[in-house]
Amino acid sequence: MNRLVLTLAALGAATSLAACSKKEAATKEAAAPPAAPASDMAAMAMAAEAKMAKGTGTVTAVGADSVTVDHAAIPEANWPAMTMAFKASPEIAKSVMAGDKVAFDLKVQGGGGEIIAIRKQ
Ligand SMILES: [Cu+2]
Repeated sequence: MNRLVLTLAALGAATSLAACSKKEAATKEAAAPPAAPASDMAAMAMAAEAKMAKGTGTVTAVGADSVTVDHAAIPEANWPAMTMAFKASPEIAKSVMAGDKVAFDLKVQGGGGEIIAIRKQ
């Protein structure tokens, strides 16, 4: 009999704990930014925090400090495949030309990106 009471008490405690952490989780979810749609450039503007990503594609144009790439989808940045200009150091920009197939490392921030390393494939 005592055992049953203890079990019920334990169940009760577990239930209130569960309810408590559930509430906490819901609060955290509400504070998180909404998931960005993956389908357009607007989604790119929603990622304000810098993060690293990798991409592949074909260079379509090169500027003094930019490289435009027709790139495959970049899941880390939530970007679909598209052609876009990336910032790049003059050294990196000089190392490629239009038509090159490349793999690149990217620092993604605020809807844009900077190529920090690039390799011809
Ligand atoms: Cu893009």
